[in-house]
Amino acid sequence: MPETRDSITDIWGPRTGFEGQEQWPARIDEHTTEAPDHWVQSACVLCSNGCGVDIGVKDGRIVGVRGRAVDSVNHGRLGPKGLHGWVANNSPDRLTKPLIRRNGQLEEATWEEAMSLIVQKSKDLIAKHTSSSIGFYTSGQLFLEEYYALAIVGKAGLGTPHMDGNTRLCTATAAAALKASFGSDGQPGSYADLDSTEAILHVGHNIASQQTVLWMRILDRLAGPNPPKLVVIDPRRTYTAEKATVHLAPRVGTNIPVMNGLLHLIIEAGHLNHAYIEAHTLGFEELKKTVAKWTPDRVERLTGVPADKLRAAADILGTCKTLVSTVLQGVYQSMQATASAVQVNNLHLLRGLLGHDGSGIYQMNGQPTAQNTRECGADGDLPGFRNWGNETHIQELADLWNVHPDQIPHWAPPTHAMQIWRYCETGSIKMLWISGTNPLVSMPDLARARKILAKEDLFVIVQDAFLTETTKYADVVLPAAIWGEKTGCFTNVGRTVHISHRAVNPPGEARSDFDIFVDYSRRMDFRDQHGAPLLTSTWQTTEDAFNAWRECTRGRPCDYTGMSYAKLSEGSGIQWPCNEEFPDGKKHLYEDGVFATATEYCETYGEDLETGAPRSKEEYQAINPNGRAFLHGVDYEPPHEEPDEQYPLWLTTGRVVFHFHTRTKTGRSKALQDAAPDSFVQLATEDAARYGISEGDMVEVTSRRGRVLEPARVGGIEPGLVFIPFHYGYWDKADRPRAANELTLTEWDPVSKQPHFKYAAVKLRKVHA
Ligand SMILES: Nc1nc2c(c(=O)[nH]1)N[C@H]1C(S)=C(S)[C@@H](COP(=O)(O)OP(=O)(O)OC[C@H]3O[C@@H](n4cnc5c(=O)[nH]c(N)nc54)[C@H](O)[C@@H]3O)O[C@H]1N2
Ligand SMILES: Nc1nc2c(c(=O)[nH]1)N[C@H]1C(S)=C(S)[C@@H](COP(=O)(O)OP(=O)(O)OC[C@H]3O[C@@H](n4cnc5c(=O)[nH]c(N)nc54)[C@H](O)[C@@H]3O)O[C@H]1N2
Ligand code: SF4
Ligand SMILES: [Mo]
Repeated sequence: MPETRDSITDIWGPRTGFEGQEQWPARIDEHTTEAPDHWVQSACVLCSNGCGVDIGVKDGRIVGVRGRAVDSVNHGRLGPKGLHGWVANNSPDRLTKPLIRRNGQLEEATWEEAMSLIVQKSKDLIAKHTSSSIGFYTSGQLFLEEYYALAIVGKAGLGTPHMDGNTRLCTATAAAALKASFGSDGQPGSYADLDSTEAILHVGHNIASQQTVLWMRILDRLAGPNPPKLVVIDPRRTYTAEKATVHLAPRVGTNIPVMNGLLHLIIEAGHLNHAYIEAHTLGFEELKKTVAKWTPDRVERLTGVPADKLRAAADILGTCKTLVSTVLQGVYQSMQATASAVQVNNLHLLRGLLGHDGSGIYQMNGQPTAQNTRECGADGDLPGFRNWGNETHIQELADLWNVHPDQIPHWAPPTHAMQIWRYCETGSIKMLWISGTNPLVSMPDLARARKILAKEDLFVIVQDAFLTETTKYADVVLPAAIWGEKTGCFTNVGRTVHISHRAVNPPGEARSDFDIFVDYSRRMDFRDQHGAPLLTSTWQTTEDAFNAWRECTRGRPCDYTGMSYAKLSEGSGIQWPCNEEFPDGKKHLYEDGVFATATEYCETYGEDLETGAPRSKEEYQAINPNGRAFLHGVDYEPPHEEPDEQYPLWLTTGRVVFHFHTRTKTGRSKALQDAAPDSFVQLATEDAARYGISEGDMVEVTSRRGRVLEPARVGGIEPGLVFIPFHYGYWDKADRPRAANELTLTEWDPVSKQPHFKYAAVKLRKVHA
């Protein structure tokens, strides 16, 4: 079966209308270029949905994929990226040998040379400047075992506080919002809630493009009996918005007024679960007072959302008996990110809509393994959702790793990525180890990011499968084995853990990130307090690492103790917590209304949502939430940059359905690349007329940071707003500057520290050939 459908022209495939928990019919989507001689169990790594796939192998090469019908996530379905992205594994331009920069040029080297150089550099820096001169910038795309290894190397081995992921750019706000409301990371619901829910809310999330398979589930509900009502909040008329019962298109950066306006109407109409609020929450009066100022007329004046539309949306959200909400980058990368995301949690808490079939909140993830970056502490968190402010949690980690607690940096919150880049800029970080991310396309304000990586006194290591915009600035490039070429586990946004088995060998001398980090630990001779090698005495395989990780999660919200490689290899992915009490995982968290907020259990003592100032343990204890969730009321603050006479238009940036990020994989699929060959600037018909721009004209877009040249795409967007996808760097097409991030700002949310990619002020000019 070469291809079960042409997913380029038919993105979501045929409809199978349905209603009812787990009643979604299976459909096996497949794309193979040759008949496989065998299939190997895996899951897709091209978004956070985590669809179960089998990898087809012939003569030691990947020849295709098919969806796994038994998997609870996708019931066999796959989207265009899942069906086509795998061809990148076979690309002839994969990195196969380490590279070292000599006399300005990257030259092939042996692993021995490359690793010795890194170890020598590390030792020199530690001797002269302490391990705080070393920083790690990792990914949301490695495997659980790799992050856990990295976390131990960084925290127990080196003892540097400077480790974070590109997850900071991605879903740091998801974690921050879940922690702020419920005390810990972890999505309360299950995808199966969509099967019976009465209403769905998408805030700043173009799910139709970005989680195509989850959208298929929603499309099938819309095509079945008792379809759910759909509320979409997005300034653009996206694929998702086209299907909405009510589409609110606010001005960018105004999520707080819109959400406050909705909550105000719901409270005013009395659509509240008073018993639930009373028993299970804190902060209702303050929230009520804050949102009361946001009358529909005031919301309309500030956001452009017509008052009657706001009322229509509030009516749906206030009266539905079950509700599933999803939140993503239109919130996380916009003004007041954490504060806005938390308002969606507030909505569910006010109405008691969580912890039961049909209701759930997805503070969505984007990257396939972002959940694990957070769980394992390879970002600015500690492993097992432990609280850096809680000495008992630090002691638990010290016991697990057999090191002194003082070895583990915890005197302040771990350094977030934006600050790591800042320290590189100011010079206190002198070695930056980048793995599984391509910042010279994905970071905001690229001119600044390039200048930082180009610094003479910054030693840059890049661990990737391809040459990228970023490897151009590397001192050492390490060739990485990727998905399909290594075994490991990862967890989707719905707490569902999958195992991905190695199907083929990596090309040339490429090695897994796991092997590289463990090798570094061995060469650095990191030891525990009894003098035994830190990782290497016990960790031979990734399965050893997984088993160590299970112990790290014991008693924590993300409890993996009931899982094993064998169990994960049986059929569907499994949701955590999975332990003796819940051997097959658990569909809902917080069924009893008891949240993860007890002082000794919670992942954080919280922050002020306006300033980000952390709360002390004593302050937290004084509030004594003891299992109750927090309702937070926050008022509006205007974005850091707004259009003015010089830069009269709003810019927003995001994605298209056919590409994943900086296209290192999807750009190597002919089908996907042909479907979306180039960047563009989308502008409203009115604006196009005003500037004399027609479809396809080359347009110069300038902000205070930089300029790009983009062909125009006219229509489908509000006047005053332009959109550029961020996928396109210069690697494969250097004829013009076109990366959206040449234009974006270096500003971030005070709580989650996630940068603001979703708004900037720009001007346009038609360029004559
Ligand atoms: N095809 C594809 N799918 C992907 C990815 C990919 O690169 N390509 N990447 C994956 C990853 S890592 C991520 S993080 C997700 C991202 O998934 P999404 O968050 O759905 O993607 P974006 O296009 O970045 O942004 C979503 C929407 O936010 C809207 N928006 C902009 N500003 C605002 C605002 O102020 N308020 C509101 N309410 N909305 C606003 C934009 O118009 C846009 O439609 O997708 C994942 N899936
Ligand atoms: N303007 C703007 N900028 C954005 C966004 C936006 O919406 N607008 N979105 C932000 C978001 S949400 C995200 S997630 C980021 C994404 O930005 P990046 O993370 O920079 O994008 P990717 O292209 O996914 O980069 C992943 C890199 O890892 C490599 N890789 C893949 N698998 C492996 C592996 O197993 N091991 C190793 N070592 N390498 C591997 C790939 O070849 C690729 O080079 O961009 C952010 N930047
Ligand atoms: S929805 Fe996401 S995980 Fe599923 S096939 Fe598409 S890219 Fe892969
Ligand atoms: Mo992301």
